Amino acid sequence: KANGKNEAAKLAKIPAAANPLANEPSAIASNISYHVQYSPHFSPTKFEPEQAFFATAESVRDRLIQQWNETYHHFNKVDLKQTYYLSMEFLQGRTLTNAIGSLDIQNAYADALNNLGHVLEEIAEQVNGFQACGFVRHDLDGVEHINSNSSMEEKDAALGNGGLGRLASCFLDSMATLNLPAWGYGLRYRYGLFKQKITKQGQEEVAEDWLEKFSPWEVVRHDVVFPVRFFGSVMVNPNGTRKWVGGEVVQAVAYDIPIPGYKTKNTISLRLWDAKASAEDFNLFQFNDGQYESAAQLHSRAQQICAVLYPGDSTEEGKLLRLKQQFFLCSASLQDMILRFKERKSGRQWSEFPSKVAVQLNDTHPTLAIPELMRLLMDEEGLGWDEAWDITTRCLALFSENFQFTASAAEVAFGLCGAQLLWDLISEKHFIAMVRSTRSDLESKIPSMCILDNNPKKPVVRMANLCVVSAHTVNGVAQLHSDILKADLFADYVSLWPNKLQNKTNGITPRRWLRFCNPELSKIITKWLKTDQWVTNLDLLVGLRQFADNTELQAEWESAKMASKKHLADYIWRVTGVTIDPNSLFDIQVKRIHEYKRQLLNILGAIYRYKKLKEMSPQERKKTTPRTIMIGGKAFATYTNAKRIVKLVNDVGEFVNTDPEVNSYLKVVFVPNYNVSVAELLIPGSELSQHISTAGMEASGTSNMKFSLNGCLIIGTLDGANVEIRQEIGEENFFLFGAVAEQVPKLRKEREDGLFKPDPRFEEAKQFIRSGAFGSYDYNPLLDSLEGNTGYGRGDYFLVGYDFPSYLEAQDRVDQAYKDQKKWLKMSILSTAGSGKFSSDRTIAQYAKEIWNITECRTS
Ligand code: T68
Repeated sequence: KANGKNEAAKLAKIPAAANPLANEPSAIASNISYHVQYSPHFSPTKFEPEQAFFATAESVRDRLIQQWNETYHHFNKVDLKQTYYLSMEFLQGRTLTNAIGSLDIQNAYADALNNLGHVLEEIAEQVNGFQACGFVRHDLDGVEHINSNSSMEEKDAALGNGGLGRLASCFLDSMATLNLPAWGYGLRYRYGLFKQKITKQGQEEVAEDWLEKFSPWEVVRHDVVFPVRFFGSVMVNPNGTRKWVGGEVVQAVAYDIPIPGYKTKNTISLRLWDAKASAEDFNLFQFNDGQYESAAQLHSRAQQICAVLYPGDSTEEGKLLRLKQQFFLCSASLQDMILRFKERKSGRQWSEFPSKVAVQLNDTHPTLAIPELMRLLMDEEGLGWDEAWDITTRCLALFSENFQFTASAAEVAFGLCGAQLLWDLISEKHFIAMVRSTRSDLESKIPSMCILDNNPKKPVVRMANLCVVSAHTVNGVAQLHSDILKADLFADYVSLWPNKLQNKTNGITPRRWLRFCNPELSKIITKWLKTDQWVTNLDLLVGLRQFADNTELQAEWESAKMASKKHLADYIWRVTGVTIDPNSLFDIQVKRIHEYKRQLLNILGAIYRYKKLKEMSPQERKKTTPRTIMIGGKAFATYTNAKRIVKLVNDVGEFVNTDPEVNSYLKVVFVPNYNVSVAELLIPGSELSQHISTAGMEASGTSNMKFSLNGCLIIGTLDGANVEIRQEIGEENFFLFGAVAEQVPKLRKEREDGLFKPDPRFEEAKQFIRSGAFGSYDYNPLLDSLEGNTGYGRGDYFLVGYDFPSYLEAQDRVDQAYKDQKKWLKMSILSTAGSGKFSSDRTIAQYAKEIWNITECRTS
């Protein structure tokens, strides 16, 4: 245990190591002690856990930088084609455990820290990880239980919102592990999304200060700076060349975060751009005249760009700021790629560009990369339209979730980039000419396939069309989702470009989501498979199938699960004050709060369960399966119904958990501030998880894969990747319910036409909320969305009422199955055994081969 001041004095006596980057405990200890003394972030006398964490992180970073330099030196020398992955979000989580594990220096670091009076797990994850959510606990009486160590935890790099951002981070991990020449590009948001605080009023958003002290993982590159212009106008020179002038220019400064591959030397980069105004933009005259705010106006405008992820967009200003962010990312990243292309070999032909550069857009948010690459090639590099278009379309690919871009956002884009300019760059006369000359049978489809709609007064870019027309490949992220895209949104394009629309089912990294977050289970898997190769070849998990009935394995499996459940119960108590029983069934639903994800279905089911328990005699209750239902996730700050759902879950929890008749059979807990670190605690301790979206609405889902990989059973609909998970692990190991995607339009229509007869159980649960059982909060608007013509214009658009009876029946099957623990354990083992397909290594290998056309570039 660390004991403070005296330790720092001792550090000075540790002899300097001959090679401070050697991976022996003595060299590591010397390196750590060097950072305590000479990386002066703190007063020099202390060596408490906080200082130990930062010095340890810096010493790990030294090792990463060494590998990083070697990797890029090698990439430059070999000059293979590289992938550039552009995403508005990266949900990295914490780095220390992942980096030490990837470098395979866990034991040496543990020993080194021990010698210095610290414990690796404690400084990496905090005592039992209870600080993960970043908040101290409040008693119901309002008393704060402040933990004196609250500032010393490693903060999550929370530069994301949900699945899309976490997918980007899993992909980086796999790209590094597979030794692929690749870069991630994103923005360095000062405050990320937000920290979720739960109060009596429900969710409160607080700025997420992930850079409060500083991040030991980022390296600023003062030499990598690019100008990005907004607004202004286009000047056409007499010779026909154009120049974009005026407006405001902001500098994009690179901050790099190293991404180590697992047990390989390759370490790649996540390059995050920060926005900065230049010194000339500071008006010294105004400042000396006492006009301090206007003197620094351009600086403050620059700072807005990377202040937060997804600023509210209900105002025109908000929409504009979001577009500025997107353009800023695209422009800076493309300038960087072009410079690298030119620097690697002077005087090369532009026609080589697509054989050196693959750009992958994470959903449509970075769509402005299309016109911006055109502009850079034409106006800055002097290429003609045809050549620029050929290069652009051969470089770009994207995958689609749901096309979120609204027409109004696209109109703002015109203003942002100089109207005429954008219009010219994506000129579609070429597209129309191409369709007419090659496929005259598609003439009647041209109006719906065009990029611009034909309203001459109000030019609108159809972003989805722009993407499909410009990218060489567009893919969905699970088979069902890709099939729906082809049959629906992009149907017209399928016959024109049969191979352009593909499927690449998502995946997750087995390093973070099993090997590091669940070391107990990992050990068991390695023991039974007699190899740890599964960490990089997840298909090997199938070898567990033959032991699914083995009582010895089952006993080990059960005890690992119980240890994780106890750990989780401890965490829940610390952050919520609710005691949960590790012998109850741990049932978890964690994801962004959204009506289509149907947390409301879950909580209505919990209310119904409560009511039935109340009606039972004590003897009958004893025969039921005790449950702990945990729900967590952030509601977007302006999404009112989602915030009502958060409040309802909390109110139901307070009501149920304090009812002595029922609370040993049912607990309902809202897990605050769900983030990557909290997920790393919840998933190992889960037994049942809910993936219950309205069929056809969840593009893939990736937490379903994480839960299944950790031996957690799924209750779910036939939606997104659930379909494939069920195929892989076996139908009998999946609790299926609900309408299927093809039924949904018809069911909505019936609902609209008043033909739907709600189940009395559904009515009973809603009625209980209406009765005011959960306090004075007005839940009527939320309940109305399940009934009348509110919300999306049609009652119960997400079909909670229709699916409610089959959901309850599936839950009954869960309760029965859990009573037979031997059977349950077998199903749990089979879930893990069937999860091999869902490694992001498999997904990334497919992207590399089938879309990017890149190959391994291993640093030896
Ligand atoms: C998620 N999308 C999908 N979007 O919902 C999920 N979008 O099914 C899928 O598994 C995951 O992506 C990875 O492919 C998102 O997370 C957003 O967060 C988002 C945010 C703003 C605007 C649009």
